[in-house]
Amino acid sequence: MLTESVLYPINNETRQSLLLDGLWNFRFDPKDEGVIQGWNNRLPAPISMPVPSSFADFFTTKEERDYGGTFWYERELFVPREWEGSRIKVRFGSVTHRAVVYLNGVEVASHEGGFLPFTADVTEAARLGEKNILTVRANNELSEAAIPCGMTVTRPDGRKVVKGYFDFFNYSGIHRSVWLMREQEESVQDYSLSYEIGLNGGTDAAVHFQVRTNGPHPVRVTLHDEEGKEVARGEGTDGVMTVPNARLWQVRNAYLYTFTAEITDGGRVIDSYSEQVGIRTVSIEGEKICVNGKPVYLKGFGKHEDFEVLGKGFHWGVAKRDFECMKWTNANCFRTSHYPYAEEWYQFADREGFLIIDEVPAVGMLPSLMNFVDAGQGKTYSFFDRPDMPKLKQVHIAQVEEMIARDKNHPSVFAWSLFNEPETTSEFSKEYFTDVFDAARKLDPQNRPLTGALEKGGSPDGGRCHSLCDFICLNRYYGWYINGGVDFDDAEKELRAEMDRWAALKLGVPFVFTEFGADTLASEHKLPSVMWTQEYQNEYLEMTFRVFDSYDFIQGELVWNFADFQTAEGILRVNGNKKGVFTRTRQPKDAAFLLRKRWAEK
Ligand code: EVA
Repeated sequence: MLTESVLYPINNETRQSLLLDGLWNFRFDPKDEGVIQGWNNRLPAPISMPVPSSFADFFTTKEERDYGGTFWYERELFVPREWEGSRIKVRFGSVTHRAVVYLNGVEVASHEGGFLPFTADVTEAARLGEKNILTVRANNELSEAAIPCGMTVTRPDGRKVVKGYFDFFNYSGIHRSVWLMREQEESVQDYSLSYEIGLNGGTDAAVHFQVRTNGPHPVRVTLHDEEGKEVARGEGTDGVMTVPNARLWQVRNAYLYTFTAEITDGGRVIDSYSEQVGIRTVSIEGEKICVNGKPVYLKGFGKHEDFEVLGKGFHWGVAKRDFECMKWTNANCFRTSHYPYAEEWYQFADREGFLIIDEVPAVGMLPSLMNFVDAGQGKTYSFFDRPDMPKLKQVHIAQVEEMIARDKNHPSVFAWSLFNEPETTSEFSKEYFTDVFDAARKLDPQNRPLTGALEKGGSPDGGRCHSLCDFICLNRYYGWYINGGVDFDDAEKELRAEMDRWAALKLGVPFVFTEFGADTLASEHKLPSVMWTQEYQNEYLEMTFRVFDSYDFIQGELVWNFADFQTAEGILRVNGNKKGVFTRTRQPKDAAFLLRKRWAEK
């Protein structure tokens, strides 16, 4: 269980948080000699590197862009003398894929996993009223014992090449903001909320709260509305507040309250933590996905954190444009394929009323460099019978824990996706995922639905893991990887045939298409269409939608992908994956207009 506090940094009368974003020092370490050479004390001959950002696309040589191995970041920071007697921490939004952190040469933290936050307690190591040196030794190698899965090969010239078993570029670096934080010794470490609505035969809501602190003093909680008016209060670390006439957080019509937990000592506030939250419930009712008890049809996209030059570095401007484009298409949902995104995405979605399927970075559990093709064609492998499996499972579960701990209070998050397209046909996979799902079931105070995205092998007949899912997510490419081009006429028939087989199982749960799409070059038009043209993408979508509209249990459609994105090089990728409905610079292809029209009416 996570004991470290992963609360997002805030500023108030008891807490201070300073952004450490900007230009850091940087250096590659291809021989992995930095520790022996003492680079944790001072990084010799560094170059400059923006944070947050991926390093890859700043460079003009392939060796640097495609670098695999260890690399270092460093910067100076000043710790105010007035912070004496407080807890001082450095918090990283993420470092890809693993990191060791030093302050003034002393190791203060290490973390595995490139898409979730961690903090280093630097209270002991920090020099107050002076400059300190913060250093990060990071590593972006992939293996079959960590997620996302892949391999690292050393070429004859000693250069390491990292190959992901997944279809996005292995962007690396400090991708999200870094903060220097000051907290009180006794402080709020975590909190969880869950809701009941429609109480007392009307519009009252119950807000169940749990607050974790690290000290003996009493806790008080409050809820304020958007006008700043207090609407409820409670006492203790565990309890329930009643909100009369609660304004609910609704899909695409968000209402946010501010939750505050305070530790008090008589009249004095020792620590105070506030965050915006939304009152809403999510549930699976038969074949429907319900928010506040009402069915919602999911319309939207699988996305990536991906943009020109920045790679996977978070930028508020890119997020803003993405939300504007998604709203313009009348979408209401996205999946954080294939890893948890920067926390700011969820804050944005909370405010905009978007639903999120939050996905752990368990991608690439099919040992192939082109498994997006194999998966689309239903090729089967065995993956979970390997010697590294126990280690992999441990890492996987740890990241499920970290993701749920980080994101559990966001109203936008309505489901957890615990995998993308693993092998799910062997008995080993069944055992593996039973353990992962069992672990996840214990973690969420809101008991949100659990799911995972199944590739074609995870079929009604061959797949062994769909019964673990509260609703079933399918990634399907009928009309692209199979039955594409001249065989397109068969695509609809085959997709219907598969859906009929699912229907025959009478599972009684909702199905969501978490991927379907066709690579489309924004430059290409042709009458009649051929694959890769904008006309083909539209015909593909129209055919797929005809099928979706004939099965009541299909309750969502998340197109692959929101925008074109960078991948590794290969004969099937034209400088990246082109299945975007928008280009990589976020301009619409013809398909965007088709979606906008359909989703206005759906
Ligand atoms: C694709 N197909 O081929 C997508 C991949 C994605 O980008 C998949 O889940 O099955 C994968 O990552 O375009």
